[in-house]
Amino acid sequence: MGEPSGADLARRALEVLDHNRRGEWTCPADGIYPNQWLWDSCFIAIGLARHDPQRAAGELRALFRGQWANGMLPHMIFAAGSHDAGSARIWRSRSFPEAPRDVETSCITQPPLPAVAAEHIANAMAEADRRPFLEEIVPEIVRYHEWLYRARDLGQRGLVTLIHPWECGLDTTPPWMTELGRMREPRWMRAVMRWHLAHVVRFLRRDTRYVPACERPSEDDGLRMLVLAHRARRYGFDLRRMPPADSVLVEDLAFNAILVAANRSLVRIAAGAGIPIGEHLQRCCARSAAALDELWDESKGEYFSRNATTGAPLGGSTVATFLPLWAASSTTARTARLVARLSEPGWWPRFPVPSVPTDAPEFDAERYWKGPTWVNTNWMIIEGLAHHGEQELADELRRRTLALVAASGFSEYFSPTTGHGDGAGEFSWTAALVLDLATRAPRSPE
Ligand code: 2M8
Repeated sequence: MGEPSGADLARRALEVLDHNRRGEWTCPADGIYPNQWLWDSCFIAIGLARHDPQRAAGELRALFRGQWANGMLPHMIFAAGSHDAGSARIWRSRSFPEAPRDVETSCITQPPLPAVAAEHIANAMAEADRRPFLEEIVPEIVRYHEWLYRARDLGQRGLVTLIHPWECGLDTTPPWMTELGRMREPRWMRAVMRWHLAHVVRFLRRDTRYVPACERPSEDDGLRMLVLAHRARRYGFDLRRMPPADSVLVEDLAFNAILVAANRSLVRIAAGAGIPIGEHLQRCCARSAAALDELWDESKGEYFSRNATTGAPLGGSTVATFLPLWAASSTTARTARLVARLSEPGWWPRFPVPSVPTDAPEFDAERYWKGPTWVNTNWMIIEGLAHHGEQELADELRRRTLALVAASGFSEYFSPTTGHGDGAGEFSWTAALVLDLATRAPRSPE
């Protein structure tokens, strides 16, 4: 595979982002994803920062329209007049006094990337614009990180607990789905499954109107995720009130690794702008960086999420194992072992890096987070590799990612074995991160 023309790819990426633009913010894809999503907008802002830092700043600002009075940043902000009314009904955010009045949002969060996006935007901005931007955005990000520690790290152990797989972003990742399979199911759901009526649900789904069912969550997984959201609603989506027996509570690897990387960005941008983040948050940041190590399994040479109630690791290899590369502040035997794992055949097929290794029993080449290669996880792995001075491998993955998109289009995800583009077409974070990767010179480590 040769190097695709960076300028041409960047131009096409911008066309996708313009097509999905909805005023101040950008939806992930026309049709299937009409609303604003938290980590999508962060990836979008990172890419846009390369091209138009002011537009990137607007994307991030639009995300904070949804911030709750308690600091929570919701994973979705519904577009006004959205046809996705079913989804808004799950949440009914306005019934919570802390939720914003002028927009409807979900009531759970998503990987905390705003600080990372803000750092990319600030670095790209003209000197005169940087300070006012940071003075506005840093306090909002601080409030969000404080909420994460206050509301989701009840034991002050340094690891944030998630209450729903939609919060981890890798929605149907096998470890979470196995955990959901153990959940006590309502009687009606057992009946649906026993009588194989799940196909009926297909007629009620919006997503399969846009994407073939074989590339989306299975009916069982989809149903369980809905049941869990309704159940969490009973407890006000409040971890303090959620009984472990009726909940699925996970110290999620991807989320916590991203949080550590984001904390580092937050500390840097706050210091650069002379904004104190407070001793308490500083202590939380230090604790998180150390606690991430608890998710490492020395015998398997991998990181795993953990059941927050029992402390048991959630088995099954996933791409999340590489995200601590981005989080780790120093290169250790452990990080070297992770880098070496990337060359194993299951992790390095023709179109790396798959969301589940191709030799794992759960691997499903075209189904959502159960196997396909995603550009956002590749981007974070590239950042992680560069961070540890693994420049050659970082450049190789960057080159392969760009070649994949050049050949298959700006799809949501790709088969790691055939390179076929799956899921939504013209997907915003694929476009934005390609814009970033195509524009940057192969990087030197931080
Ligand atoms: C997917 O998740 C949403 C629910 O939040 C969905 O399936 O409708 C995930 O890939 C998630 O990570 C992403 O943010 C979202 C929008 O792209 O889609």
